[in-house]
Amino acid sequence: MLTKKFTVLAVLIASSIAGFAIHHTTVSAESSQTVQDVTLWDDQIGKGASFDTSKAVADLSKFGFNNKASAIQVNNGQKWRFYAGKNFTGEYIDVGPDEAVGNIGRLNNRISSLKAIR
Ligand SMILES: [Ca+2]
Repeated sequence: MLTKKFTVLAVLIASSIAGFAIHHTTVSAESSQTVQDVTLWDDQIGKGASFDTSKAVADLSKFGFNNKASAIQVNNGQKWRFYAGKNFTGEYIDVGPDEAVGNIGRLNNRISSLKAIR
């Protein structure tokens, strides 16, 4: 009987360890996705304040980044459109897939919304 009890205990401990291992793996997978789809830079690529998103943003002022972007980095396989107006209106430029533009020209300090277009 003692042996049987010990076996049950050992199985319980083993499943706890396995559970921890699975949980740990999940956490690692999440942390490897911290690079978001788009990064806007206030100054240059890799310099100064930046704003990251993987979702469309209809109004950058909600994130304190309206009319600030001067450089744009698209980190995924999509093309993104960056608009001078809120709610995806007005002049725009397209960046991506997987492209960094260090000087966004006429829309410098004028970007107010952005979304992936394909
Ligand atoms: Ca700027």
